[in-house]
Amino acid sequence: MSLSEVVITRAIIDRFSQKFMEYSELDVAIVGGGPSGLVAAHFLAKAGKKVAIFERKLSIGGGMWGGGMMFNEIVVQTEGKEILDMYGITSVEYQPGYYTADAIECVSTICSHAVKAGAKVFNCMSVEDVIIREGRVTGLVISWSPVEMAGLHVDPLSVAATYVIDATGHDTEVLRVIERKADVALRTRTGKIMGERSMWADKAERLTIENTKEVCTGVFVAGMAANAAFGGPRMGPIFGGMLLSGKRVADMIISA
Ligand code: 48F
Repeated sequence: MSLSEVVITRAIIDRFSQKFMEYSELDVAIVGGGPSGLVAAHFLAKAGKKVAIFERKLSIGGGMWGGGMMFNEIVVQTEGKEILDMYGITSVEYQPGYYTADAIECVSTICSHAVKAGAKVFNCMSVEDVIIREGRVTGLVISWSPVEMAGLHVDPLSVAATYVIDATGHDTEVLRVIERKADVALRTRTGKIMGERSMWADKAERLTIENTKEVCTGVFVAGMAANAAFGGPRMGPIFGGMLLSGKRVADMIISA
C-alpha cells in the first residue's frame, strides 16, 4: 500500500479537531505548562477531571528544562523529593536536605504522567484574554502563538472552563488581563497583582505553597505566579515549591 500525503493531512486535521472539540469545555483550564501546571494537570486528570493545558511555546516544561542558568540539573528539598519519588524520578542527595535531579528526566516524566492520566496539552497556543460572567471567569480566549508573535490581525477563539489555573510563572499573565480588563478585585492585600520580590529561596519556597489559592472566583494561582500575585520572592532553581504547589492547587480544585 502506498502512503497518501492527503490522508496523512486529513488524519492530522481530523484528529486534532476531534480533540479540540472534546476539550473546548473543561472542568479545569491550566494556562502554562511549566512544572506547577504539569503537576496540577496530572493530579486533576487522575481524579477524573477534564483538564487541558494551554502552553504558548512549542515545548512544555517552562523554566525546568534549563535547571539553573542552563546547567540542566534541578534542586529540591526533602518535601519536593517526595513528589519526585512518587513519579519515580531519580534524585541524589547532595547534602542533607538538598537533592538534585536531571531536569530532562523531570520534565519528560511529569508530562508523560499528566498526559497518560488524560490531561491534554495544547501547545503553541497563547491565552490572551478571559471570558467573565457576573464577576466569575468562565473561560479563556486563545490564539496561536505565531499569530501573537507576528502581530497578525486575526481574531481568537475561546474555551469554557469551570476553573482556571494561572500557572504562567513570573508574568502572571491571566491575572494581568483580569486586572487590566475586568472589574474584579483580586484577593491580594491590595486587590491587585503585588509583584514578585527579589530572590530568597527559603522564604519563597514556603510562600509558594501558602500563596497557591483562589485569587478571584474561579481562578487559582500556582507556582511562581502565586508568589508574583501575592508579593512573594522568587526562589531560583529550586523546584520543590513548584511541584508541591501543583499538587496543592489540584487538591483544592478537587475538593471545591
Ligand atoms: O515559568 P514556568 O516554568 O512556571 P512555573 O510552573 O515554574 C517556575 C519555574 O520554572 C522557575 C522558578 C522556580 O524554580 O522560578 O521559573 O511557575 O512556566 C510557565 C509557562 O507558562 C507559559 C510559558 O510559556 C511557560 O512555559 N505561558 C506564560 N504565559 C502564557 C503561557 C500565556 N499567556 N498563554 C499560554 N502559556
